[in-house]
Amino acid sequence: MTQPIYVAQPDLPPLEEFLPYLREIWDNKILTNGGPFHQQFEQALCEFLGVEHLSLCSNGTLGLVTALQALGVTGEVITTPYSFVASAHSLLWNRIQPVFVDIDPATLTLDPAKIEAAITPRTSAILAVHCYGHRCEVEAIQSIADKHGLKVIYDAAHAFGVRDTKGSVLRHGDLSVLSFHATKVFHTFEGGAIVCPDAHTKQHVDHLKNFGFVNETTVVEAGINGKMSEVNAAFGLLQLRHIQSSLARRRQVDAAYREALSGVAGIRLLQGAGELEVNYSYFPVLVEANFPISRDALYEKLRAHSIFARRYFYPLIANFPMYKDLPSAQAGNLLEANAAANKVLCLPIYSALSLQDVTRIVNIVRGA
Ligand code: T4K
Repeated sequence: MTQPIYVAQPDLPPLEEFLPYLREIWDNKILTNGGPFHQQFEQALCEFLGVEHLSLCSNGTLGLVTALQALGVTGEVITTPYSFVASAHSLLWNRIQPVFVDIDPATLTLDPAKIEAAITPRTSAILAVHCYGHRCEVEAIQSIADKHGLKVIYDAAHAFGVRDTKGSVLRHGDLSVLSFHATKVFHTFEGGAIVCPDAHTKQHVDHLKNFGFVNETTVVEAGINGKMSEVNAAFGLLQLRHIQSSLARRRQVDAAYREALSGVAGIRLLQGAGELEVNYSYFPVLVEANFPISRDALYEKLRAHSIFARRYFYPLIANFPMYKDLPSAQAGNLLEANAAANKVLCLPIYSALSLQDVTRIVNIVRGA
């Protein structure tokens, strides 16, 4: 029987490589609260990512919730409906009203041309998502934010290691939030990080993720417990030793899909990397009307072969019950996002995926 192939498979280095880290934790008995591995991992990540300050956290969602708090965002926030539901949920957890703006069909990220029309006196920020690791139109977004005095937060859950010609994509905006969930390019089982522009902001975020404590007896804010444990941080340090080879393998898988799927009528691929250094975190295809079968029929067909592609991001966030009655959630406002949600299928991509399996998957798509 053939093994099932899932959309993602976490990288796991040989267990023996992790044991010395565990032994050290067992020896020094520091399990959490900013221990030695936490400190080393923050530093190593800054170096790898090419950023100066970041604060580790227990997952990307809490990272987003905390980032919004750190910036004092209130009222309304302009955001994309085309993302994982955690992006908008982070607003609701802060009692902020999401205002959905449509996406650019070419990049599937927030369309800057549509942002200004959605700004009201209550708008305090823009929460944009580097969807599938594709960089948002950061310059256009920043100039709108500057003009209207808005903060910019990037949900960079998919953007680990993504760089543009001038450096890390994580330097854009007021804060960027990474996810290190098991399904991500780089993971710590669960985890995340908030990338900060300066030491002062990092210190504020550090306080917020630790209940608001600034020392043993002083609590300055109603913070949360968003800390990363030593086991997760140690695993992250180990993962960093393997990330380059993992990215190289993903690049091969991406290239193999692109070559084999190019010219298949009705299958649209998002543009390749261009001048960006991307991370091949997802392999979305858009199943257009001229493909012989529907997106859902293709999804089922792959499933019948034990290939578990995923419809990220369907349903659209705006169509979930807690958002659907917002004025900005109406389908007429989100034509491109609804179209993308109904066409997209993310094919499996991970470093251990063999090129034979890529060929098998493509043959099923081609034979539809
Ligand atoms: N913003 C964006 C744009 C995001 O995409 C995400 C998360 C967040 C924010 C929030 O970050 P975190 O709070 O999660 O750090 C998954 C992930 O749970 C989620 O992290 C991710 N985005 C989202 C896109 O995908 P599910 O419900 O699809 O995961 P699941 O469990 O169905 O996993 C997919 C496949 O991966 C499975 O079929 C098998 C494989 N898998 C999964 C896990 C968890 C494994 O092989 N091993 C595993 O341990 O949400």
